Amino acid sequence: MRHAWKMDLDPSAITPESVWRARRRFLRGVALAPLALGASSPARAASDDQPSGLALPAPRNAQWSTNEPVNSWRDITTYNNFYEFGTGKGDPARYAGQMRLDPWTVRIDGAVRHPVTLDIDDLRKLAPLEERIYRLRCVEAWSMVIPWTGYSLSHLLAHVEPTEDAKYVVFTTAVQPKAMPGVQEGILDWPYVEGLRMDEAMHPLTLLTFGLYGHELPAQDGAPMRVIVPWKYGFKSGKSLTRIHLQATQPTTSWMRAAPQEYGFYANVNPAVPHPRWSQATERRIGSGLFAARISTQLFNGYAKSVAGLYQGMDLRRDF
Ligand SMILES: Nc1nc2c(c(=O)[nH]1)N[C@H]1C(S)=C(S)[C@@H](COP(=O)(O)O)O[C@H]1N2
Ligand SMILES: [Mo]
Repeated sequence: MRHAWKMDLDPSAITPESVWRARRRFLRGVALAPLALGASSPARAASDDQPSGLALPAPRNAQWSTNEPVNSWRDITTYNNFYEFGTGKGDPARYAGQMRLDPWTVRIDGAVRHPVTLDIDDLRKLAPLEERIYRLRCVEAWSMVIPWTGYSLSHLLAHVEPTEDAKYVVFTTAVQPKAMPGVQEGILDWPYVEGLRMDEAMHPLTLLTFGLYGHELPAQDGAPMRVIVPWKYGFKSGKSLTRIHLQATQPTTSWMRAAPQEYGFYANVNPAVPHPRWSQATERRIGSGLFAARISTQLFNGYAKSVAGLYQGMDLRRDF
């Protein structure tokens, strides 16, 4: 399992990261080419598909990384959900560049001993950054494998010292109406709000995320800072956060408010519980080609060994 990554890591000793990453994608592109009718040509992937933005280097955390092939930079930055910019998968790539990222501060407050407003540069430096390759599984039954850069959210939460009243963490996303066509259209109740139970938020897998592919997050993926909760459906992973609030009561999140019969607070990936309008038993891996077989969805998106204990004694069909 580690072996595959060792082979990938070798070339990094002699070539810049962007080159060996591109080469790996190039090789994967060749392997997939006979089936991937809808995909861009490998040559194009090698030249145009480079990570961009400021470099944000960090060592890989192998313990928390999957060994599955990563999706291309292009997949991860052009097939997005970020409803502030519209409901189309291409809308975030088209419009998110209009978002103002500088200055950017995040308020961390509520049931904490040290409420604080931190500048994004200070947040980035609060704990050592690591790269983690996580599966992301959307409730729409597609998935990707993504190399994120960040650190466990628990470091930031420990920094502000939660009080005994801190039972839930509420994440609030930026609202910039002029830059966000979806906000003007009123698709959801803005701001986008998500939440976790305190023990979920403190789990080491929950990543406060600043980068992608060794570079700062592009706007469409939630710049300058988002959260990633790999065992839950993608919508729990709020983008472009401006506030992290600790409180005693379970919050009503944006998706619970919009469609309570379809989206619960927990949103743990569970192939045995269909969405009211479609099955959750399988998923389509983005970038695997037009005729690739769907893959079986795993309980907790494959992270059961690490997180199942958080839900002992709960009925995951009722608490979906
Ligand atoms: N602010 C905000 N965060 C959001 C969303 C959104 O619409 N707005 N969509 C969520 C959903 S449904 C998914 S699947 C993931 C997608 O992240 P990605 O586009 O970086 O792959 O972001 C989540 N975070
Ligand atoms: Mo999603």
